[in-house]
Amino acid sequence: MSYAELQSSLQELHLDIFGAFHPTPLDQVPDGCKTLLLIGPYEPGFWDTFKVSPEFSDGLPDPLDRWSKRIITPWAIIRNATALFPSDGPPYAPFLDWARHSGRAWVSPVRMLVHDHAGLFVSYRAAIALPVEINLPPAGPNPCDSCDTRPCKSACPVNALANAYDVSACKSYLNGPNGRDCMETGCLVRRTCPAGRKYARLPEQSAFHMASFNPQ
Ligand code: B12
Ligand code: SF4
Ligand code: SF4
Repeated sequence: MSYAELQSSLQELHLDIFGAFHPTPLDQVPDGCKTLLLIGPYEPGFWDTFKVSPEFSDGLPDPLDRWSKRIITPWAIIRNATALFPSDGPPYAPFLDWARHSGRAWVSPVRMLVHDHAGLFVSYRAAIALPVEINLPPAGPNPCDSCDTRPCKSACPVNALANAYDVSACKSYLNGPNGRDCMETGCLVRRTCPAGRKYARLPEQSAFHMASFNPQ
């Protein structure tokens, strides 16, 4: 089982490895885990795959979380691995800490994570606790180090990410007269990040996440 083999079998499912590391006792991973993989959507194509799934149109709650579990859990089981999911909780698994430990995601100037490939559009569908240590490729550089203008810092019309995430300021704006842009095409802060431009995240996918964050 090599990194390349794992990545290519995930990509066939429109998923990708967004980071990986060899855990220490401080990482709160399942017993026996020798490598933790962080899994995210593989673009382009992820959204089209999800849209034709039964979960997308069955009208039941949490369609994307249910899709993730149906697809990722068996993939893990046949590799003697354990799948963990970010929305299972509380208590929630420490995905933000794991992401930082992977060396491929950093705390951005607006506090949310920024990723070397997905920029501020990073989100994780699952983590996989593997029982074997696999060789990992080197991580990329932090995109903020070469981003001189830092447009994320001024993109939110109500400064909701200036300090701690001000969820009520964000939602008031979303539900006011000017909130449609964020609701229909995604958070302006996340969209403004140049690091995520090559990561083909579709506006309709962002609209789906915004509707689940702020149901109308
Ligand atoms: C609960 C939760 C939320 C709550 C936060 C409640 C609060 N702040 O009071 C709400 C519902 C508001 C939320 C919103 C979003 N979240 Co959220 N959330 C989580 C979750 C499931 C658990 C976090 C937690 O409570 N941990 C336990 C406590 C003890 O640890 P903590 O570090 O103090 O947790 C804090 C932070 O996680 C923070 N937080 C959570 N989400 C976000 C998003 C942003 C933008 C910021 C700045 C902070 C933040 O709030 C937590 C409580 O204070 C994590 C998954 C996970 N397992 O970590 C995802 C997670 C952190 N969220 C994520 C995402 C993508 C979002 C959204 C952007 C979703 C969207 N719309 O697409 C939105 C933000 C809306 C926007 N502007 O676009 C991503 C990370 C994104 C990133 N780049 O850093 C995670 C890792 C989920 C994933 N599947 O990848 N979220
Ligand atoms: S806009 Fe620039 S500074 Fe802000 S998160 Fe993206 S790369 Fe980093
Ligand atoms: S969704 Fe809109 S209002 Fe909320 S944090 Fe992002 S830019 Fe600000």
